[in-house]
Amino acid sequence: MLPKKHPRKKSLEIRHKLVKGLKEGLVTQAGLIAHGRGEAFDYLLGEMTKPDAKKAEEAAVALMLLAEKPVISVNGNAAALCAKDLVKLALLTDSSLEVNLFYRSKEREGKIAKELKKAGATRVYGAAGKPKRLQGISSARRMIDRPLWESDAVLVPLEDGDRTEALVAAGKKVIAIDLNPLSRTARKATITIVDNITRAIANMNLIAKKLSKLEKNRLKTIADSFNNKTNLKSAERLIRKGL
Ligand code: PTJ
Repeated sequence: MLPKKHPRKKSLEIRHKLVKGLKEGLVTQAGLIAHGRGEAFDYLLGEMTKPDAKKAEEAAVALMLLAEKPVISVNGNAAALCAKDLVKLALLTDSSLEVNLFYRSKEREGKIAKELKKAGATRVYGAAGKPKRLQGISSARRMIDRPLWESDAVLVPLEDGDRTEALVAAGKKVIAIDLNPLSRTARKATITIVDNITRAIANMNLIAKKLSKLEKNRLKTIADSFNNKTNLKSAERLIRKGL
């Protein structure tokens, strides 16, 4: 039980969610290490959504609302940290949900799909369907299901660089959530949100409610005026300042 006024309460609660996710078989052991890397960057960003991240979140939602077939790709950490919010975002942006794992196992895929259904998802896609092979990567993440194969925009929280590159090469707009602005994923994605996934998805749900009322040309202006390179540079500067 965490003391109510603990200065690191939120950060510790997120850790505990991942440990619980590990015990329940949603999260892989390496997921805890990956989280540690993200947490270090979050610490330097003051553990808050910075204005640049908010801008990226708005552009990302605009892109998802404009897309013909948007997909949200879910891995172990994402499911353990924000299953409910991911399902909500899928509903608000009319996106398909797909489980796609780096450390792939049928058992974990099934558990994550179940977690998403428990959070309200009616249909969850994944490699357990009839997977197709994405060119250009060797990891288990190369196997993707039909919605992702056909998609024009995909949200990939906590992604690896290889698949981001392969998805972009396959002609898709890729939205990444990554607290590390220096990562290959961050640099290769169309839009990178340098924010904690727990805050980013919650913010995107609020933004989606507002933006879904806008005309397509307004959404296009929001998406097109975003510059990923400039935004990442700005995040990098903020992190340096945090040091
Ligand atoms: O569930 P699986 O099998 O798909 O495996 C998931 C992990 C996360 C283990 C796998 O995708 C992996 O190894 O990821 P990487 O390549 O270590 O990348 C994780 C990236 O996410 C790093 O750049 C971290 O900085 C970032 N990150 C970690 N936690 C968060 C985060 N970004 C946003 N919010 C977080 N909570």
